[in-house]
Amino acid sequence: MPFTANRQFKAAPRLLASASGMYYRDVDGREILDGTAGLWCCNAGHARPRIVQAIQQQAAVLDFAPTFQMGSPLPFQLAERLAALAPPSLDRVFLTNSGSESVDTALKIALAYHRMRGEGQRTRLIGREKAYHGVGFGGISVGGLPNNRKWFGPLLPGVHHLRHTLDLQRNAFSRGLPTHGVELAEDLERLVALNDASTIAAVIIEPVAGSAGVLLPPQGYLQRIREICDRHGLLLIFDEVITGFGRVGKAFAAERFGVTPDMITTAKGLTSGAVPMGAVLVSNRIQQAFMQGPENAIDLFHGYTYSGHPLACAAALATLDTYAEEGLFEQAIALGDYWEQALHSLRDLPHVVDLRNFGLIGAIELAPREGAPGARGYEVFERAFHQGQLLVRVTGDVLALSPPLILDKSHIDRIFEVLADVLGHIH
Ligand code: PXG
Ligand code: PLP
Repeated sequence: MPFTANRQFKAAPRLLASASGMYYRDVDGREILDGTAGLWCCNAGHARPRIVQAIQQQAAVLDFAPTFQMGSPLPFQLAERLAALAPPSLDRVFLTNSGSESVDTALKIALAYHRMRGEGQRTRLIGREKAYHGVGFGGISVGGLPNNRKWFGPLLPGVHHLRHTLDLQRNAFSRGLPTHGVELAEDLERLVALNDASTIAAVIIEPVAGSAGVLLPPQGYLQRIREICDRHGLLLIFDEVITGFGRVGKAFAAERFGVTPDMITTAKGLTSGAVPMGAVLVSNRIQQAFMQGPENAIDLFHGYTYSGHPLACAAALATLDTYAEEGLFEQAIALGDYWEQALHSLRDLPHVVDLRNFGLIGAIELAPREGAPGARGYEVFERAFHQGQLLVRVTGDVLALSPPLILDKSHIDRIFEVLADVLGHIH
């Protein structure tokens, strides 16, 4: 099983059998409130009829169409829709099947872009400590989670990491974006000074990091990173695999923060998790650099058998319709204050050392048990599931929340009642 303690799991399995709206049902028939939108992906909730029907119908019309030197209409329709949602300069789209593939694709486009322009010496990639960019070799190289890296050898050469922005000393219990830490963006100037800008291709950053336990950008940090990239000709990639599609109150975090990257990687909410799919949104300027050769030359030597799979496209188009019809991208702002209040009501409970929130994202950081890091977080996760009928995510001693965007205040109340109750009963 992915990222699972398999033996521990088999001793006490948690098996989900079905899902609808805000709820899962487990194999024992118990209703489980989904506090995590699956794994940050089911932003429109579960088994939404429009999405289900679109997938069913598409399967009978065109199951698969070859993607290399062949096309079909749906990927083009979807690309148009995504370009309309993205910041205006990002109007080119490359379809993938996951966030990890999107990250690999974006890193490869960055390297090839510079080479196309005669700057092939720009090969270095810059990631950040504690970043999660999926599990491909590119993604774990620019990623910053030691456990995801240390088992797998030397990884990509020429990768450097910015310092992460988590700072409990100065920023614990901030509401929304933390006030301290904009100066951490200057770390990028340090890496530029050390390596020279002419050797650096791109910087990849999660506007809000999810997997490492929800790390928020200090106020002004992303703007500063953008300025430094511009000054030195570095491409800026926003990895929006979890922040995309309404999680922070706009289609993309780029829009919410008013910072436009050169590429955006997405997946997850693109189909509300219903069929695997990812996409890279690319600036027109980057794409144009690939269009300079003879017309019969292949522009980008990259692609997946299942890029733009018809079922995934049908699911994505129906998902985007659902988001638009139900105003789901506005939910994280409409419910943001209520969500923030509810989360911060946990402040005085035992073991709570930080609470972090932005959009419809929340994190509860617990003090680790002496000599047993992660044990307390895992116990809360287990008790929430078994006793509270609530699904949350746990990474170490951080509990992360990212509910489907269709939730209402009663669901928010329930999530934090369960968590307050569990936190009051563990040691
Ligand atoms: N980039 C980011 C920023 C992600 O959050 C990926 C890339 C990789 O996507 P795929 O589709 O290849 O998994 C992700 C995925 C969690 C959790 O609970 C987060 C992810 C995946 C699974 C669990 O924190 N993020
Ligand atoms: N391995 C082999 C032997 C293949 O032929 C292919 C695709 O043709 C792949 C891997 C890549 O598979 P995918 O395009 O699904 O990523």
